[in-house]
Amino acid sequence: EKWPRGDETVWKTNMRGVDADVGNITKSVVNHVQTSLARQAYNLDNLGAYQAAALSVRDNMLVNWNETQLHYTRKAPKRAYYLSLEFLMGRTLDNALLNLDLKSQYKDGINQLGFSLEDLLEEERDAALGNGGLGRLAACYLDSSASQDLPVWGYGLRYKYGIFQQLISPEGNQLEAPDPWLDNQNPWELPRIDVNYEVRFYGQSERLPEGHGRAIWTGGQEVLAVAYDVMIPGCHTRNTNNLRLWESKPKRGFDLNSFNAGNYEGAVESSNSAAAITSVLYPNDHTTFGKELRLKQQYFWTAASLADIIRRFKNLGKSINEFPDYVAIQLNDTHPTLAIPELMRILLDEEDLDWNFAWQIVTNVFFFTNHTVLPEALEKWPVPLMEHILPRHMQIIYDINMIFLQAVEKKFPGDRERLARMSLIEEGFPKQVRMANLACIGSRRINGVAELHSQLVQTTILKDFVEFFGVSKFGNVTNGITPRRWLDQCNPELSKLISSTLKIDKSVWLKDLYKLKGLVKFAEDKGFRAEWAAIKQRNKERLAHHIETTLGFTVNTNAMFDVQIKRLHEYKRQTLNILGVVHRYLELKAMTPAQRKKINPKVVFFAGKAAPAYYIAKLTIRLIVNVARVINADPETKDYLSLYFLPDYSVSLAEVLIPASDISQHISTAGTEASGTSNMKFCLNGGLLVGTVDGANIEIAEEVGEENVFFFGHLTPAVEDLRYQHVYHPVPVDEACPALANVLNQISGGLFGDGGVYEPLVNTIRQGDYYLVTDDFDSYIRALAMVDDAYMDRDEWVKKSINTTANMGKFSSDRAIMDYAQEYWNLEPIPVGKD
Ligand code: KOT
Repeated sequence: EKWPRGDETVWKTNMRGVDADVGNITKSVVNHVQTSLARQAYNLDNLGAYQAAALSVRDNMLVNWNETQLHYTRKAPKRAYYLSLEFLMGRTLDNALLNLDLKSQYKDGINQLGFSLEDLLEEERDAALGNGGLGRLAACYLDSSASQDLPVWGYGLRYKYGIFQQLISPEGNQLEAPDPWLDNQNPWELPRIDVNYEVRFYGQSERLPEGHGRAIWTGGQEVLAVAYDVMIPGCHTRNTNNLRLWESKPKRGFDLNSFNAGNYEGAVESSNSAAAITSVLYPNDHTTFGKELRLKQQYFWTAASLADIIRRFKNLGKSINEFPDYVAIQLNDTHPTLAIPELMRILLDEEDLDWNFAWQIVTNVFFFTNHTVLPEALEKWPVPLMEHILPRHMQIIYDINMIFLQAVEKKFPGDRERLARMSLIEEGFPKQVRMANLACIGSRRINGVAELHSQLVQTTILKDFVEFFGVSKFGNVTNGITPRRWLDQCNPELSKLISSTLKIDKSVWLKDLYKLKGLVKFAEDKGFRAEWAAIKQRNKERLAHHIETTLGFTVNTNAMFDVQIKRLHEYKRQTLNILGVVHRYLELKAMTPAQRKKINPKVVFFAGKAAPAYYIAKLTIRLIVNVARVINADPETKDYLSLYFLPDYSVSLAEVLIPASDISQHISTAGTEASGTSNMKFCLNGGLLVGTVDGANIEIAEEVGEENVFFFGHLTPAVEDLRYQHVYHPVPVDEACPALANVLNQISGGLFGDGGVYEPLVNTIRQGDYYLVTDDFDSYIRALAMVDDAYMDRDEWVKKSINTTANMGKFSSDRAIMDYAQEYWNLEPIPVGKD
């Protein structure tokens, strides 16, 4: 057949390019108001204007997106796929305008129509399909892949409800409300009802006699996976990648059998159970609950994604043994590990390959990133549940395990404990499948997310596997962040100052972040320091204004801004921070007014969500809120110390908070925070860190100089022994740390309302103290005192701030994604329009 159909010149003359001209932009926005929204100039509000502007930008993105996909298809390069259950994207409009280099034109166009672009940006809801660092990392990696012209797609789930909205009750309790983020329409996605796959659950699997590992899986429930595509524009490039999110639907509108039997409710119920799969993001960070629906989400998503990847590969007309030359699949933590037995199932049962050949392909396609060594986060699925939902996969896992353990036995004869540790099956009632072990043996390479963490992976949870496979299978890719969103977008004034000072266009330094090094020499320039400090000040005022308008509090912008924003978790030690605040408050109370006058005022900000079932984390929020209530109202001290818990932390709130911070806290117990990524965002924006020797804090200090980071606390090698001491030779807090004991007693004594309420929280420290708050408290207080001293010398502080930003080049997610492309996936950039 002849393509294009009809008259080719009619097609060609009507194909549009990206419109950069203000006249065309207003025309397209008005057109969307009239036709897409069916509204008029006379009743258009900000939301409507946002939607029309977004649709117009989307048209421009689509031109590039189409061209990119066609280009990739024609060039047929190796592609990589990033499988993540979470993509914490935040808002899109501003990011798209900046990446497309259309912001100033849209600003003018929107102005001509009587609106302000800044107002319209605020109308957009966050796409919050993630919990925290792991999901935001996936979003940064998509931005970098597109910006580096790499042929990478993301695959995830299109949850109807993102991470819950956090409300704080008057008593200080966290309440959760649903996040129906799709209610206002989502202009950034393209429904692809033509792209869909059937995914099976339950049923029976029968091994074939003489089948060489093959079987037939039938019956059960079939659910439809429908694709929604989200465009990912690169920065100053035409490359626009794709994030494909799956939605679950009943295969038919209703179950015909139940319907015919007169069981109307039953029929509708089964269609509900299909739709339920992608209804909600699980709001647990670092914990696994063994919920059936979560397992179904994981299989639904990996099965649909693999079917799609294989179909695209087959269109190349290559033989299946070339699959690893054309496909690399990155597993974002163990959540997509079922992709390993699923690919085995397809190769064995559908492609008729023999076991060894299939396993060879599988182990060359997958790559696995571990994000945490915390035991409660390591996924395990009960064998009975697996057998019920995925009978064929359970057989395959047993087969993989048998063959693997035979190889281990051969290498380490008679070492039964080793076999038990390395087995894919953990003995117990019930037996459980260890997903990290499966991900490890089924992948080409495994990496951690910062140097220390990667070492810990190799010496603790995967030690036996390093001994078996050799160390070269294991590596490190230190996390990164996209400087587009986390500097240019969130801190436009600083971005402008950097460009004008370096005399380099931002399109250059934003894609080669080491260029920031050029700022070092300007740290000695008084005028530059003044401009730098003035921008920080205006960012603090911007935050204060935001808080004033949303919460009604007046924040003291002459104070030092001290920020801790992250998920609430005992290992992240928000407790250490709030107890430190109480300690400072008690100190202030003990001073004379004259002594207080010498104190540098400080405002402490917290934000973060607690998992809905995490009692201690929720109690920590309650304590923070009630300490804030008391100290913000104390006339003696409130000019010197105040405290805010900002509800409903999100990507867009982070974009206002981070540029405003003077100092931020990254204070996990050593060895527990795999990397951290907000630490990088703060430093990129000229904020300094107070932190433990943990995760990426260590590498940040290596880059920016230890003199610019406030370290404290015990080191990783000491932690194990301290924990042992806590259990076997406990010392009461009053002896171990009197300053801390005093703080705890004030809380128990009711200084912040009914002391009894906080006993379960306070007792985690008094007894056991697994996260070593007692051991690190004095050192923490000293570090904060050093921060205060350093801040007194404002000129020196600003120098530190400049030198910090200047040395953050390493932490661009462009560097990280190039590491993956070169050292793991073997992928080349495929720039659109360059040949
Ligand atoms: C684990 C289980 C479920 C949901 C999330 C996790 C998780 C999140 N594990 N690690 N993370 C964080 O990942 C970030 C990105 O690599 C790290 O910076 C951070 O330190 C991890 O805690």
